[in-house]
Amino acid sequence: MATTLITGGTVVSATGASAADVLVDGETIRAVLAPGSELLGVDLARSVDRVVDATGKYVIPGGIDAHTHMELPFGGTAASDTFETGTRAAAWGGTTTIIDFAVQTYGQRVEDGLAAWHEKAAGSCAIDYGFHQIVGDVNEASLQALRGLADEGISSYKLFMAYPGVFYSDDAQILKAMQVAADTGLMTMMHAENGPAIDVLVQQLLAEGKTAPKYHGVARAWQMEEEATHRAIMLANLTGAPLYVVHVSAKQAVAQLASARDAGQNVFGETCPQYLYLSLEEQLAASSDEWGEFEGAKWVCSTPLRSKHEHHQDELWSALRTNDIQMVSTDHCPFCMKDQKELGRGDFSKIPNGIGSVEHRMDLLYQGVVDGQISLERWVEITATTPARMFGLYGRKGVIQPGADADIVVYDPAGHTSIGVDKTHHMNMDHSAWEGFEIDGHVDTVMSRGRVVVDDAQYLGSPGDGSFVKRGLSQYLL
Ligand code: DUC
Ligand code: ZN
Ligand code: ZN
Ligand code: ZN
Repeated sequence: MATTLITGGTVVSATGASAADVLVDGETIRAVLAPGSELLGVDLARSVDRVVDATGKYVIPGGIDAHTHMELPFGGTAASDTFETGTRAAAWGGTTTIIDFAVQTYGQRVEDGLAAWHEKAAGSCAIDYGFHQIVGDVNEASLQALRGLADEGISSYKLFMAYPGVFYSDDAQILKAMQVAADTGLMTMMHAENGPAIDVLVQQLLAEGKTAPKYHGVARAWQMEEEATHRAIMLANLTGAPLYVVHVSAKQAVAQLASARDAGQNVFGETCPQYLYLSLEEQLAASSDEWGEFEGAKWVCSTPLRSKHEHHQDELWSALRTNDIQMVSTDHCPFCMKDQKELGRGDFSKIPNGIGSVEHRMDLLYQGVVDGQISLERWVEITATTPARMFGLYGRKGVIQPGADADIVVYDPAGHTSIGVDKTHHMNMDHSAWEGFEIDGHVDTVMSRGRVVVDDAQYLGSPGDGSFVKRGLSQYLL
């Protein structure tokens, strides 16, 4: 197996940064060494197969995006990235593992939903991948299937308090599932929005002729997120199940999580780049005439973008610093405008929900370091190390240490990245929600299990390089 030495860089972990060389042997990291080290009298730089010069650059564990939706069926269409295109885009952006959501639809067996997801991903992925299991129909058979899930290497499942008639679970179903989770150690992931109440507001808005994309966020008010977050926390408290609330966007939901954590409850929160950087007002203002009033559909996702005036974005950055929010995933769920988002012209409720960001998460969060929002170490922690610990991958992923998979990114702080569809992002989309974003940093080299998949703006990977990774239980279980 080929050996590689990454020399001259600064190795950054969740707890520190120091000058070190990283020796990769085949698919794994063999050693982290003082710069210029010899090993048993052998000059490493001369004896390895390949040297990567990381002088002046950061050497970090590959990103782990724990929330993606490749090919997710939604509103009569499906997310536009396949596992092939989506994982390639992830690799371009320094993400070397995704955890995607296998879907059990209503009336389907959990086992069949999972098998279908394995089929979509197998042989297609550029990087390693795992699954969470969406349980869209909580019934006795599903609960039984949940009991066997951890043995499949799937240690987390997701319920929806939103989307009645599609993925929705009521409180009785949530309670039963959480009882199984408390018993088995599965992590409950929750989409926390009060779906039945939202749907009433949606119908009322449409009846008033308020059909434009901006009304999506009106119906999905912060009260809907706060209330559902609180309810999920209480049900988790009652059952003793650990809880992970996905895509937190409202500062009031953050406060719910913070107070539960302060009271000693094992609850966690994830936010996404769109809730840190984008806002309702700014995105509407950014719309040009090209798509008319409909251009706002690019930014329709759930939970929705929040108001800048109410300072949700500032509170989310603050919560990332104080660890009231533990990590950042993308909720990557791309849809093209043409034939997809356009389904909602004249009825915002028919716009497929989602934004594509899997390629940009590492860069966007690095900009948070440049802007003084988070430290360099916290960047690594919230994008790689905590995701690994949260979802049972740590040791193998999320850290640069001997024995870990050689998933490594060389990041150039002196580089620059212009984001947008005109700058040729690699996601399968005809637009970008991130058009015009400029990043003071650049992903230079990406290694996935020892293979260099991106180097100097060249893509060297291929479909099928990535493997399904069985995950253990969360390392945050009490
Ligand atoms: N939110 C989205 O934006 N897309 C897919 C599902 C979800 O919960
Ligand atoms: Zn969701
Ligand atoms: Zn999602
Ligand atoms: Zn560069």
